[in-house]
Amino acid sequence: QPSTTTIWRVPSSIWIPEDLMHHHTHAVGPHQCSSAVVQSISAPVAAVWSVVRRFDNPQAYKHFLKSCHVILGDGDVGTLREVHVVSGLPAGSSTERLEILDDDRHVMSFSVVGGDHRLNNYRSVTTLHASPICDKTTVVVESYVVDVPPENTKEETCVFVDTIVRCNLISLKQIAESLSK
Ligand code: A9S
Repeated sequence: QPSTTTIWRVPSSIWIPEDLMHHHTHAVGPHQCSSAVVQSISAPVAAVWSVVRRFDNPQAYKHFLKSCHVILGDGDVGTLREVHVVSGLPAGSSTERLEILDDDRHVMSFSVVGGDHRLNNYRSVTTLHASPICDKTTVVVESYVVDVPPENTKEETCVFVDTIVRCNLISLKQIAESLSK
């Protein structure tokens, strides 16, 4: 529905190389919401990337996940994983497809294709950037788009997802910083 689609961009105050900007520019439908979380990490890009690129092991830094099984593929685009969620969240499991894994540009993206939760059509893109200001510092940008569940508002949905993504990136920071010590 092109007439109701809005395009969302990361605020331009965030430094992102021009050629990676399109990864954070999402078409957002009328019943979807979109946002982004930025996290600075005191570790080189290679150390952060070694954690982010492991599509088979998201629970290394996503503490809301208790297990992950690859159900199809060998780590290339199209690989499917099934994750199981810790108790206390309005979810049991999620089936996710690897959409982008670019080892040169440090871009990773996955989409949610099934499962037992309320985040239908979730898709996120994570990019890593060497900080232009600080040596050995990585800036992580993670943006997403998702359907707003019928019983929720856009704001509620974004608050929920932002909270999860922020927790994940804080834990990514702790792991990458301890790896690079
Ligand atoms: O895994 C991510 O990178 C991001 C999110 C928002 C994951 C969300 C989630 O896995 C739960 C944590 C289980 C919460 C899904 C798909 C649905 C939820 O309700």
